Amino acid sequence: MAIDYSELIPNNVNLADNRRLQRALEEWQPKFLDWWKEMGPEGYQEADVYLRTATSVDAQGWAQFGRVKMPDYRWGIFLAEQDRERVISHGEHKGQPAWQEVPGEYRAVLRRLIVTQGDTEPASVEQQRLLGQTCPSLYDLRNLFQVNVEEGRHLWAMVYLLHAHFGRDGREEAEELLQRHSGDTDKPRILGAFNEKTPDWLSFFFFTYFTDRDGKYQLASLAESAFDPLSRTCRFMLTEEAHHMFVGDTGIARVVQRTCDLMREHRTDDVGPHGGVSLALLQKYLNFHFSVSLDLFGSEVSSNAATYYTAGIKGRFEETKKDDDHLLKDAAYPVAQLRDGGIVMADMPALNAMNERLRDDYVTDCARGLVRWNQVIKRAGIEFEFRLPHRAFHRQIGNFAGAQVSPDGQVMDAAAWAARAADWLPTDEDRAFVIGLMRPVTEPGKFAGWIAPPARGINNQAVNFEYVRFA
Ligand code: BYC
Repeated sequence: MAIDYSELIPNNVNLADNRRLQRALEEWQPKFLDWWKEMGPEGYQEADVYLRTATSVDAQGWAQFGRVKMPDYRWGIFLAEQDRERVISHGEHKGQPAWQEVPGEYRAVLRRLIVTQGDTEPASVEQQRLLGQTCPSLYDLRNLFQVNVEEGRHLWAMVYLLHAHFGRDGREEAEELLQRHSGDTDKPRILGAFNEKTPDWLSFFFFTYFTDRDGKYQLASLAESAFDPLSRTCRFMLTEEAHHMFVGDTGIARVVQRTCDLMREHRTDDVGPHGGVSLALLQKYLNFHFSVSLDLFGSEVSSNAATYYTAGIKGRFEETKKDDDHLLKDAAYPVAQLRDGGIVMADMPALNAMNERLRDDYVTDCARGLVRWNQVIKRAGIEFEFRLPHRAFHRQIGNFAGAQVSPDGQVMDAAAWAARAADWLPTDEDRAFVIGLMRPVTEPGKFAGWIAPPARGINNQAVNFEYVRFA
């Protein structure tokens, strides 16, 4: 079904047929725009940006590219096509028709999950709002803004569900999504990683690689939900998410490429004085963003997670492709734990280990990027390999919260860990150095000295295309 752009709120959910809902969302819309102007990309609201906009939700025709001022971007409500035959894939309601409305007994948990998901979307826009001022190129600036407007649309996706299915509570939650802010001491965002700063482009690339990938896995497990509107909205969001991870993956690969070029040119590992980011420093940023993103999966052993699964509210990654009973009542799953000063694997009830299982899928996926980045290094003839730190390293949530574990998985005492921390995580000095590299480059086709140009442009445009035109 094509999206109707003649309406105030573009949508493919026949909003015009539900006047009450339409009015409620039309009241929320100006508040969203105020939030966007205040908390969104600073200093670029008047620029013409070469952005893609969804025109339909099917695989062929969804993206259309054109120059848009961000406040004029057509944020709307787009759900993947409904499969009228869809049945619940897992849990105690397995085999029953998917729900089109929220069952009363699951109202509170569903609302909570939708609010948690929704809260991350504007949070990331807030975290990235100053980055435009130090863009390494127009190409990168455009990618940042594409990510930002789509995160804004993902907020719309959750707000639609809250308004359409949760009555007054839902409308109140939708208001609060605009009132909490990333890093705000009084009203912070819900999840830890979304209150961290994204102060520089290196952090942005690692964030889009690691944290947006958490988004991919959470959305994929919510796409298995028995609540069909949630499933459909997540399925469409996943198609947008792919570009965000591409920005991170290729962004880091380009930094690695530039670092290797500088290493060869100057015959040194220490490329800092030559305006590059050393491989060792990149590894520290990697350690930080990976560990912070692991926390986003929740506790390894979680009764919440068991409830979500059994109720059919949240499935496993690719639930329908798994060959088991999709009930998992007697199944076990191995979970890493601290025991007697070491880390051991112990079987836990699979239902309670849902968060850990999703984290395992995530870790496997994360490792693929490292293979590509390591190839860049190898091709340059340099001996160095990036590694994912141990999952227990630098954790704040779950079994390893508060434990002192090295990146290679050794449990340490606090003093010994603290003595090594500066080798493993970016120090204030490291961060100041990286921020010092961030000087804006806005001439088409030119790139900052710490990053290589991309292999190709966006939508078959040249690399030196004018991706952003300033007012
Ligand atoms: N920070 O049983 P537990 C994205 C709380 S990213 C702070 O372990 P559960 C995106 C938890 O609330 C994807 N608190 O957790 C990416 C609970 O509190 P209460 C976002 C945390 O509920 C980039 C307690 O600890 N989507 O889309 O099984 C850019 C014990 O909870 C944290 C989702 O997360 C934390 N990290 O699982 C833009 C999906 N973790 O009840 C966007 C929806 C846990 O004791 N959310 N707590 O007060 C969920 O599925 C679940 O809420 C979680 C946590 C997986 C996050």
